[in-house]
Amino acid sequence: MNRRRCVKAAYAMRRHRPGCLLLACAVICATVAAANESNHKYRVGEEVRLWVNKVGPYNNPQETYNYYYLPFCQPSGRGEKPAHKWGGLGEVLQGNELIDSQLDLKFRTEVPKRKICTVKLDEGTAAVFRKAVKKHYWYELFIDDLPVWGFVGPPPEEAKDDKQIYIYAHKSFDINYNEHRIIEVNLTSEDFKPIVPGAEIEFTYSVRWAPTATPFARRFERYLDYKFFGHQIHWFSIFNSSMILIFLTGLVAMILMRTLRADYARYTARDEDDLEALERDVGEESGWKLVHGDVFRPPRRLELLSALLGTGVQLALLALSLILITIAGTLFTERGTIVTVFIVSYALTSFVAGYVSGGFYARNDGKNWIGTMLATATLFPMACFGIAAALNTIAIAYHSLAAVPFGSIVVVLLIWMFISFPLCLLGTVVGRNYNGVPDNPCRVKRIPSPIPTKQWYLRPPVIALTGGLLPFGSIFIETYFIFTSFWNYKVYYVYGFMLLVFLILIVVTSCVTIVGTYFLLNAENYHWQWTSFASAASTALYVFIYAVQYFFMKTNMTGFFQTCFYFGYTLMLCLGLAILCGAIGYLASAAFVRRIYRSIKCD
Ligand SMILES: *[C@@H]1O[C@H](CO)[C@@H](O)[C@H](O)[C@H]1NC(C)=O
Ligand SMILES: *[C@H]1O[C@H](CO)[C@@H](O)[C@H](O)[C@H]1NC(C)=O
Repeated sequence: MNRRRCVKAAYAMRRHRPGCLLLACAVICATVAAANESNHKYRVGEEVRLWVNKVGPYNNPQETYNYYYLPFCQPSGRGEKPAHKWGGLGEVLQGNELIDSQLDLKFRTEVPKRKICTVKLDEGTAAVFRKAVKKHYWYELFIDDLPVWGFVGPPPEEAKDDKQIYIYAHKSFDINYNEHRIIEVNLTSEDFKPIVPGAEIEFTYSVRWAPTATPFARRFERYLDYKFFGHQIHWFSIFNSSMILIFLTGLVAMILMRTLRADYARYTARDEDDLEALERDVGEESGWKLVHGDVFRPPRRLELLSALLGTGVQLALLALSLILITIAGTLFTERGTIVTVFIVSYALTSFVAGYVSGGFYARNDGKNWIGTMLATATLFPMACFGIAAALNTIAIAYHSLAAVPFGSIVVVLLIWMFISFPLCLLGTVVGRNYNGVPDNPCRVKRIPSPIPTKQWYLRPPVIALTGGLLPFGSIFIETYFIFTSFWNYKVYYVYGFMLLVFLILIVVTSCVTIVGTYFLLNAENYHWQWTSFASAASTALYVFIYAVQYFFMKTNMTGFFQTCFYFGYTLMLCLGLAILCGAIGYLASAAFVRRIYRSIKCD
């Protein structure tokens, strides 16, 4: 019973000093009595813990409550406070709280039908259970880190009166083991009883063990929906995106060839007499060459653009490294790990944000570099933090498990303050010094030229809005898969696809923005910086519109709580995507502009 005492101590410490919990678990539990759950090996007759996690309406994945929010049997038989399992920061942020059910469960020991407790229903508890069954509440349990799910009661038919609403009273566990490891757990709910006030419901459980040959390494495979993710449409989407990609790269190559033709002609004409003819040729051309004295004019709202560029490059790097880490580590099998990795990687990549934004700002002769650095470090985190704070307030008001405890908020803030922020500052200083020398091929004229009015489709807002269509077209099927796994309890595991789609997105975004910039410059409009940013960022606008459509057509979410969470999370995603794509688009356009103006004589 060493371990139980240790966990109890850890739990007591957690209540008083949350910070000590990690230490307590790591030090005490690891040395005094290594929890066998951590190495997943059990001896015959050794205790296996059944952890209860959360309950909630099946259609609303974020609306979850503590398991004991429903008047189930409380673990009180042993006269101790039930242990809580600490699964790391990510697990808490994802709204999990694992509590020891204290059910008697021993490795390879059969349990015939055994009573857990008897609940005598009164008006109140009957109403709670009834509401739970009507709203299709399901619950989640964990055995040896394997999740099992069950419904509170059989789904009631429409238009039945309250007497015909039932609750499952018996839980039957079927567990497969391979030598000393648990491989597979099934939960079957049986024995439904009517929910009527005054009734006494005896909750029972039983456990059956059976050997299996499935190796331990493959035990998570049954949670992966191969049929769904391996569907033909998934391959078709890759094919479709590749077609867009080939078309666009061809288009960009054509534009480059056209614009650089004069350049090559000049090289070949250098020693010959037709230089004069060439000069005439060049002089006749209108379009992008006429704005060479304005095209490198620093953009309006330079601070904001610098901050967005820095953040966007950081997010792109972050997304790439997250996908690679997840592919390498198959992190999707562990609760909360991806969230933890995300937070730590975000903090570490802040250096890049500072470097890019500081360098860009210095190259454009900005003077307020401290303000820019502050904007870079705070813009995206604060936006997300604001949305998260609003959602958290709602979750607290609903007493939901999705509410993040105060301690975890403080930890996230500390990570930002002591890792992310200093790295961003350092990045800015380094970027200003090593990446801050302007290298524009053309000088900027003192007086800005007027911009001629052109056809409606060459105006920046139109270019910005149409720019997002093709990138969205290349990712939207993958978006469907990601949304469906996030909102419909599917484990997303095809990160190879995601990597491919991400790379395609980057190339398509770059190409589309280059084409847009080319049209804009040809219309003698030199405000290409924000236009290129916006035309790439509008991809996120289409993703958001798609998300709205998805909400109404593909999900059955109901209620204020879930609606807020759906749109809050979607907003955060689209915000990040907009900044990421915008930065990529801008950088591609900047490289393009620099390249084509280097080929002409500007004076
Ligand atoms: C669990 O259920 C699945 C599907 O019904 C079945 O194939 C599997 O053998 C069951 N496993 C156990 C441990 O009973
Ligand atoms: C299970 O494993 C340890 C190590 O084997 C064993 O000594 C102990 O008996 C059981 N507990 C734990 C914790 O490991």
